[in-house]
This record gives sequence, structure tokens and C-alpha cells, in this order.
Amino acid sequence: MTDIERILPFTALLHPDGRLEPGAITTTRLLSDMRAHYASMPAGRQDAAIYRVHALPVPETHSEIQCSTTVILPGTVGEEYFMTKGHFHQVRDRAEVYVGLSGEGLLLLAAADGNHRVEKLAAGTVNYIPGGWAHRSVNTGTEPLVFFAAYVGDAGHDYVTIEERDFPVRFIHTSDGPRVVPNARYRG
Ligand code: M6P
Ligand code: ZN
Repeated sequence: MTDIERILPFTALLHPDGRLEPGAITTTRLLSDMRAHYASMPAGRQDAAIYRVHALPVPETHSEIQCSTTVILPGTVGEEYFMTKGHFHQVRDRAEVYVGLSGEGLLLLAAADGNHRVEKLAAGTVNYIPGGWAHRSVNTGTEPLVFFAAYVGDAGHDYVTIEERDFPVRFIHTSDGPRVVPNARYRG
């Protein structure tokens, strides 16, 4: 018999603030973790929280589905909104689904050939992220942006490619709302 990591059925509770209980592993990303991702970094506030990910412990195999919530706080770094680092999947063809729970934001999708899309990510939206598309979420509102994500268990996160090449566009806060601008640092 093949030795496959198994898991028993379980039910978790999704709190309105995005926490998953019991058993979720929480990762907090601070401003200092985002150095590679913002055009300009302020001198202070390095330990300010930008976002949290609450992930249920599921084996990282192709037969399981990873489940997590992400809570991006409202705010800006320079003129750019609080956002996630963004990643390709380590196993490139693995897909993912986001369900928006509260707040208002945008989902940036970018393929390796430079093609990119900006989708709405907010309470009630369902975003389908096909394999091969890097994804970053951005809080453009004044409340926390909370969404649920489900993806193929062995997908993995490739952050290095994004750190090296970045995304084709950035999201700037203006008095008229979010503006999408080309990213001079993009190396597609
Ligand atoms: C979603 C999923 C997670 C991801 C998180 C934060 O919940 O895509 O896999 O970890 O967003 O995004 P990132 O890992 O790019 O910081
Ligand atoms: Zn992903």
C-alpha cells in the first residue's frame, strides 16, 4: 500500500474577522517583510502589521485542498495600498479560488508572459485563479479586506520569482480612488 498522508474530516469556524478555529496556523506579515515589494519604504513603522493569513493544517499533497483566510489591514505605504507579497505556485499549474468575505479590494493576476488582469475582490466575489497566474491582493478600502482561499494541496508558494521580477502594475491611492499605474521595476 502506498504511504499517503491522510486526514480525517473536520469542521472549522470562520469568524467574521477572518480567524479560522480551531487549529489554524497564523502568519503575520509586517512592513519589514514587504521591503522587496513597495517602491518606497518609510523609515519607521517596520513592525506594523500589513496582513495575516490563517491556514488550516492540511497535508500538502495533490489529493487535499489547502484552506486559508487572509486579512489585509487598511492602509498605505507611501502612496501604495497595503497588499500581499503575491506568488506563483511552486507547482505552476495549480489553481486557486478566492471568496471575498468583507471589505473592498483588487486582485492582481499576472502570467509569466507579462499578461495581467485586475479583478474585483470584495464581499461576495468569487475569483478563479487558473494555474500559471501569479496573484496578489490589495486592500483599497477603509476596512480590513477578508477573503477565503482554497487551492490544490501541493501547490506551494514561489515568492522568489516575484521578488526578482515583481508585478507589471502597482495600485496608487488617490483622492479619486485607486489608480493602476505601470510598475517601472517589473522585469517580465
Ligand atoms: C491567500 C492564499 C494563500 C496566501 C495568502 C497571502 O490566502 O493565496 O496561499 O498565502 O493569500 O498571500 P501571499 O502568500 O502572497 O503573501
Ligand atoms: Zn496561491
